[in-house]
Amino acid sequence: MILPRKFLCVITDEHLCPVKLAGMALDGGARMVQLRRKTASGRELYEWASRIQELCRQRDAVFIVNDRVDIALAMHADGVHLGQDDLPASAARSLLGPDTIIGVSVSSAAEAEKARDDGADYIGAGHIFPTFSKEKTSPPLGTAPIREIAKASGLPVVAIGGINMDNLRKVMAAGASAVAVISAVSGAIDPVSATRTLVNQIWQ
Ligand code: TZP
Ligand code: MG
Repeated sequence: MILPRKFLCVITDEHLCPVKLAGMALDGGARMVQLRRKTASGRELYEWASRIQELCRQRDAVFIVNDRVDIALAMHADGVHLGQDDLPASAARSLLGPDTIIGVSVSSAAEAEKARDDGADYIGAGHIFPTFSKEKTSPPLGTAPIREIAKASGLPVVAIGGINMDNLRKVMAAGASAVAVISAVSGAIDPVSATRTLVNQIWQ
């Protein structure tokens, strides 16, 4: 699976059914769905993953598993997303092979260069703005480092953290290739139309 040039990634939250959320995100035009549920068992993740993967295949969208290389491997998922405390991208690459997409979260250009050298295909940069969706120990990066991270790594940057329809265009203008959101879709009254609005803004 090849990464789209510009895209919206919708990440599942801790509350809504991940399969339902994925379906709504795809209906709204998201080109990537990431299954992220820190509190779920391996079995729950596996079952959600197989259903979300099927939905993504029907729409030709990219299916990414957060954290769990084992689930990605078992599913033949399109990709996996790893943080600084997860398995290094180099180890994930040896397990998953050359064709699986590997994304790595970074908060600096140095971490982005390391992720690239370890075999990452894209960089997750954040958190850009304040967010309630993840516990944070550091202040938000703001948009300024996005271009520096993209330049240093030479990889597409997926910006994350507090991104919504009011600030998305600023993030894209700052050099992001893509945006990943949780609450802007999962917390919306109408997640399908919220996704559609975000996708349209990416292409504006
Ligand atoms: N990684 C950095 S910020 C974040 C993650 C998973 C949470 C993003 O959620 P939201 O609701 O889009 O701010
Ligand atoms: Mg992680």
